[in-house]
Amino acid sequence: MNKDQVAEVLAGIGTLLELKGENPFKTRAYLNAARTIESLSEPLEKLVAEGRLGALKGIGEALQKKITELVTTGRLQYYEELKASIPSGLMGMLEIPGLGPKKIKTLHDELGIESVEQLEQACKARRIEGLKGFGEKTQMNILEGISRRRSYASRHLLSEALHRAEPLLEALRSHPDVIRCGTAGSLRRHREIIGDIDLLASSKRPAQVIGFFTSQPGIEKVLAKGDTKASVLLAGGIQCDLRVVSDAEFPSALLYFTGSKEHNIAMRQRAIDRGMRLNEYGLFRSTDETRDPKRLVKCRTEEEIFEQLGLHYIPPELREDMGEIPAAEKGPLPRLIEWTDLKGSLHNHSTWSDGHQRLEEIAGGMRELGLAYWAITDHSKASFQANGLDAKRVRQQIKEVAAINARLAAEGTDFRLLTGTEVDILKDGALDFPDDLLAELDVVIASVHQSLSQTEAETTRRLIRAARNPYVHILGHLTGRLLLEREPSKVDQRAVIDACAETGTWIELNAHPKRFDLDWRLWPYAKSKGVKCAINCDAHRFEHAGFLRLGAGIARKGWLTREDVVNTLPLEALRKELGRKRAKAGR
Ligand code: DGT
Ligand code: CA
Ligand code: CA
Ligand code: ZN
Repeated sequence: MNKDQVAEVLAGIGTLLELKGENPFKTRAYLNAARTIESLSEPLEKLVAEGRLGALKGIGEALQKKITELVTTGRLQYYEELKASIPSGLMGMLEIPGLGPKKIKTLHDELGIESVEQLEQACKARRIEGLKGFGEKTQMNILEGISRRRSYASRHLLSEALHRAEPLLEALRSHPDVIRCGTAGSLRRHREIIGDIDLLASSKRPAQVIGFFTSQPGIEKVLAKGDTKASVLLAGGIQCDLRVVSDAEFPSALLYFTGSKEHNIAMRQRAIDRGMRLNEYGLFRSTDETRDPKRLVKCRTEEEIFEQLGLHYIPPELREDMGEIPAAEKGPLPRLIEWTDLKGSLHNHSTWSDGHQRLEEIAGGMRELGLAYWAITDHSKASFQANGLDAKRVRQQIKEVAAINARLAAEGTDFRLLTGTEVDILKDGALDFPDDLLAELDVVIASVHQSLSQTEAETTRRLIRAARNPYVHILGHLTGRLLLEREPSKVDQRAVIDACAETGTWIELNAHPKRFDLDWRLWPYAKSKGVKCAINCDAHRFEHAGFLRLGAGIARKGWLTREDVVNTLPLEALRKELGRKRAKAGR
């Protein structure tokens, strides 16, 4: 087990002990130990091997033994027993916002509640509101939380679906009976939220392919299995459908099962208008619904089907019936951004605030990935829970970045770190740092982290005021949404976009798979106003660099090209753009 996994187990123990009502010092010891382990700057295995765990703050003998067991065996008997001793329904209740271990324990002790279902019934019968520490409002919030959680449960993050689909596709690709295969449905369209995974393959021996598919590892349950299709339930609760067709049918099946449904309906109507029929089996010269092979218009690829219908190719990300068909009739669609166009990320964290890697590690890692630059934009002091920096630490960090950049230059490398901040937009729209400090930084991104439940008018005013500051380059994660977790703040996004257009402020497409805002549906509007996009990782760990790829996919859904996205620029050109707004304001 690595340090993050060990930290997760330790934090889990803390929570379980709290659920059991253990003494608070004991529970806190586990939570503190988790934090210590997580922020270690050397490999945990090394510490264990050299018997140096005891030198860490707050890690006594009992904890040393447990951590050693975890690192060396990958499990911990104490944790397994602890988990088994607690009704599993109580763990499920932890996922409801506003319900911590303490409240759950009260519900269990006072009312004998052991599951989310029992909790829901108790709320409806108004048995919660009288408990100490609860009230009518809490009771209502719990009910709302339960119903939201239920609607979230059948939907999944894009990143999760991609992660689950990839090994299955890999397996299909390697099977000798598979001719072509790929994803379809919302996953191929790169939607931010996925209902189920759709896979499509062509083969002369579909039954063999289906049999092979349903015996893959990672499949928890086969829900349905026929000669040409199967539905399975994957670990993590995602459903996956596979259809196997003949290779001649593959292009029309791919078009059909990619959707969206709305896009399909418009395409089918377009075929009818031309005296043809389009369905999952092919494109036919007929005015009736048919699969008659004599009437089939032979198409080897999706491109050829579009061509037969008088259309330029429409990339899957745009197939949402949001203007793509009329546009593809007029001419070729814009060349959408590719993730390889991106040269770096302009919003990232380090160990100076709540990130997990140190500046040198980040510089080394990102340079190795072949990126050109990476901005360090740690939190500002108002985000104290994220260890935000004050002015003094920002100035220290500027010096440290300069030293790293000097070393890079001496080595003859072009890669550079950029200095920056993710400055908090305070309640009234003022910024957490004064202008003279912001002026010293390469990249200033301004984000809302507190008072997320202001009115629409208040939040809108707050963001517009931030955009008016001449030193703010980018507004970060505009709505604060966490997909399948927290609803977006109420804000008049068009009004904010208008203010950004007016002031020359860029808007972030936050590529964190839970955020993805500004939402792709609004990018065509922003683009029409001339507002530029920055696709940012909001990285807290090294692996988050991979978010660039997800973010580019979402940007494609928003019709964005390389020219619309500032972090496709090489370093010198980017620096020039970063100076533009300040110059305009005469600063
Ligand atoms: P999801 O799974 O909810 O994230 O969204 P999709 O788009 O993947 O939907 P899904 O899995 O139900 O179906 C895959 C595709 O099959 C869908 O995008 C379009 C096509 N499709 C499914 N049902 C219909 C339908 O009733 N009419 C038409 N025209 N197409 C359909
Ligand atoms: Ca689907
Ligand atoms: Ca499906
Ligand atoms: Zn943030």
